[in-house]
Amino acid sequence: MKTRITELLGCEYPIIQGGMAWVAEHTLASAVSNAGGIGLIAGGSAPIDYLREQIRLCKEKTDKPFGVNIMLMSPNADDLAQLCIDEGVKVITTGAGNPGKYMAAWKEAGIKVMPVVPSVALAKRMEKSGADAVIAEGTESGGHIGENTTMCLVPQVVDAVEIPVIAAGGIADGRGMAAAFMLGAEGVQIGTRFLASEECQIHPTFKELVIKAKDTDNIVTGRYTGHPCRNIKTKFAKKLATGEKEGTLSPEEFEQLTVGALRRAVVDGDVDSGSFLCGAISGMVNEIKTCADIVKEINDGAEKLLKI
Ligand code: TUI
Repeated sequence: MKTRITELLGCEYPIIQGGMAWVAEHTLASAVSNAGGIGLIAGGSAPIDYLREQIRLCKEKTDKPFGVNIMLMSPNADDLAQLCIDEGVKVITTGAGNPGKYMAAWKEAGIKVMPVVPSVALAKRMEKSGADAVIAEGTESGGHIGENTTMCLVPQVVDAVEIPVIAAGGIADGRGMAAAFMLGAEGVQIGTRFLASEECQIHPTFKELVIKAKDTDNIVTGRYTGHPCRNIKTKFAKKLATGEKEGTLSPEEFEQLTVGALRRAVVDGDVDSGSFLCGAISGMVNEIKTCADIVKEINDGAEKLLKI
């Protein structure tokens, strides 16, 4: 399907892989780009040398366009933002904040910038500061989330801006992509489906949790810290949620327990103290496939439905 997003990014399909912190490294990103979508490497809170290496390794594995996600709460976001310019990154997505202060430099460098927005207000602000597209991310997404749902947020953002809108949150197959297009989106960002891909480098325990998850197996924790996160409902996540709800865990104690928890999930597969960030659609993800199969199936499924 050709849209303003495929034209803007120079890719075959308007499918962008989510910039999942600790998860989205060069093997996954290059596989998605080689499949015709746009792979992303997560800047997360990564040390600058790590991100530089990942960008260079990705370039070795694909000659297709790929991007970097900058998590704006990261203490070294300024350095990562500059690194992307120095390394000739073509596409940047941002999350967890307002990237306004980097916009001029990124545009000057010819980078296509697509901020994640959880609201119409931020979408409008991003359009004014020169964003090429916005990613309207609903609360169905994994990880750090806003309040509004994909179904409600996407059409409102589409009505509010002229630039193309990419829908994110709760999309994992052709039906979800077609639905997003019916709401006016011209692309989709997909995270959870790629967790269960062959090329995704997360711990096998994480993949198994995603595949086994049912519709009710995810939970939002940390609302009282100001950084709510959607996770797989493990015993650890339930313990956090109960402590938050019953007031037996202070926000400070919560922060202490969750420092390093993404790494413990992704690298160690540690179900006792890791946070397995994952979207609400995980109940529908039941099989590990290659990124090429995932991208093609989602695109072909949507195309078929939209042509009816
Ligand atoms: O950023 C994400 N998802 C993430 S980031 C992450 S790492 C993390 N670890 C622990 C605590 C928090 C984060 C895991 N998952 N998605 C994009 C996203 N952006 N969701 C929500 C937002 C957002 C929120 C507020 C974007 C902009 C915003 O603007 C506030 C402002 O300054 O106007």
